[in-house]
Order: sequence, then structure tokens, then C-alpha cells
Amino acid sequence: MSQQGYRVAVVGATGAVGQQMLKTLERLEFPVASILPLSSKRSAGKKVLFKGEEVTVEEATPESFEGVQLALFSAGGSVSKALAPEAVKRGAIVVDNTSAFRMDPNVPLVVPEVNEADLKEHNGIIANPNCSTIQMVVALEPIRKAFGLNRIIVSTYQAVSGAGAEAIDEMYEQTQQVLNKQEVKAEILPVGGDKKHYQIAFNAIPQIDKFEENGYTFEEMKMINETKKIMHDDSMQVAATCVRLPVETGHSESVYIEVEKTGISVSQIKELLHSAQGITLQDNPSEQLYPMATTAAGQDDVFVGRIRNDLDKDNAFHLWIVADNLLKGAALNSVQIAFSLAKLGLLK
Ligand code: L14
Repeated sequence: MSQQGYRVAVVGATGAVGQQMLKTLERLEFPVASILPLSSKRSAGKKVLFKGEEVTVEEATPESFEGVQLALFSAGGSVSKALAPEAVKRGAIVVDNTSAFRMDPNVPLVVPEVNEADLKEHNGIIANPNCSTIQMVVALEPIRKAFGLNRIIVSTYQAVSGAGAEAIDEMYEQTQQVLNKQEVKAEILPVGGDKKHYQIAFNAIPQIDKFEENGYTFEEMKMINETKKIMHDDSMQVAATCVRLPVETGHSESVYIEVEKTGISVSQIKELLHSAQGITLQDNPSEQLYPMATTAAGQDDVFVGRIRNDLDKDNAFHLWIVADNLLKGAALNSVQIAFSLAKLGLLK
């Protein structure tokens, strides 16, 4: 680190997550000596704001990373696959927010509240987990540590901003089209690259990312595989159903868990989560207090509420978990990884 900090590149700087990365670096005062916003050729030349200054976005090439110490990637998996190794070759540490390297056994997959120590095993690239995975493991790790965790069944209610800035525009345009009684145009959601597109306005779509052979979507399999990797437990039973809603920002999750210990009470779980790092407990039915996307949006914490005992199974519980998918689900977690790397002496 030079006296003032690190040279930091943000790849995908004009995107929904890239924009939040710049804002979060600034807001949390990460030691940035100089910022390098990078993008595809298409967005190069645009300006982004960093610490009150306009900075011109450059096209990302292998040579862009000369002299860069930290590179935050969020420009899609193919960009990461092509350029992250180039950045590492030139001495940068990469924090990658795509699914390109997450399940690579040589790449730590990190949520600092859960498995910060895994960073020590890095080989230049650190993967930032999927947004839905991050908020779930933050909320469940204190429970797993204290009581053991045998099984997770999750259904998600995911915001459109996870699919990018263009998907947000599509939702608003469709909403206007419905209100104006015009024909609704669907060109992006559920998945940009898939064959069919469906209206998201006033709808709920049970598809996020493409389908795999086994009938699950990639998003669902990401949640399943990433959770086991982050929690270091391949034998944990995990199932997921991922659904897109017409919410701009904030993923919600209905989560069923079975803990290992018997005789655990709801108030014990509440007590744990109340004092846990990065979690805000919002759970008071008599006051109608519970987490919602609209109140979690713009916040750093993961919000947990609606904690109940299962009525048929003694060691089972239901929870409702909400977080800002662009912040803790993406940009904030990446910046927290950067802080952890600096703290552990892993950033040169
Ligand atoms: O795996 O469309 O990081 O909401 C997270 C957002 C995949 C797409 C990931 C979405 C992405 C997803």
C-alpha cells in the first residue's frame, strides 16, 4: 500500500453493482489512492462519480491492471474468466462477484462474518458468493455454530436489480404499459440469454438464471452448492426455489431449518441473532415488526424476523431473511472482503 492507499480497479463500473461498489468504497472509507473504473467497450468513455470527482471509464484490457493492487469484478462471468487471471498475473488481487470461479476448489468463497479465515488460502482470486446465498448464510451461521444445522429449505423472493440496470428499466416500462393498457414488452427477464421472456410487472416468475438438467435453475444450484462450501459442510441438506418478484431492490427469503441439538427455543435463536455481527433482528408480531424489502433497501445489515418453531417438528424453525441484494448481496460484501484482506495483511 502506498501512503494514501491502494490502486483499485472496478470492472463493470457503470453497472448496477459496479455503481454500488464505487459508492461503498467511498462511504466506508476504504483506503483508495486511485480509482480505475473499467467496463466493456460499449460503456467506455462514460463518466462515473468517485469522491465528488468525475472519472472517465476505460475499456478493460489485460494491460489495464498494470499497477493495480485490488480489482473488484462485476461485469459478468465471461469478462471475469477472460480478465481476472490477467489481473492476477500483473499482481492484483481479484474479488470476483460473478459465478465464474465460485466453485473452483482453489478459490475461496467468502462472507467475512462466516469464513473470513478462508481468505488465507487464496491464489489471487477470491469469489463473492451469490446474493441470495450471502444473506442466508449470514443469518444462519450463528445458529449453525451454536446448535448445528442439518437441513435448509429456502424459497426466495428476489428483486429485479439482481438482473441488472436494464432489468430495472424493463420492470418500470412494463408497469407503465400495464397502467396505460398497452401491450407489454418483455425482452430481458427472466434471463437475458434464454429463449423466452416473460412479463415481470405484476407477476412472480419461478426462474432465475437458466435451467440445469436436474430441473433446478442455476440460481437454485448456486445457493445449494455455495452454502455447503461457505459453511464447510458437504453433508448438510439444502434445497432451494428461487422466484423473481417485481421488487426493485431487496431479496426476501422464507427459510426452513432443522438444527442438530434438541430442545432449542425460539428465544434462544432470537438472542443469538440479536447479538450477531451484521444482523438486525426485526421480530415483534404484536407490533407488526418484520423485515421487508422496502426497509432493507439501502441498508448494510441482513434483517431477520418471523422466527417460529415448526408446529410438527421439534428441532425445526422458520425464518424470514431480507437484505439489500446490491449491498450485502454484492458490493458491500466485496468491499468487506477487501477490508478483511487488508486486515489480514494479504493486500500488498
Ligand atoms: O450469480 O438475476 O451472482 O438476480 C446474482 C443475481 C446471477 C443472476 C450471481 C439475478 C447473479 C442473479
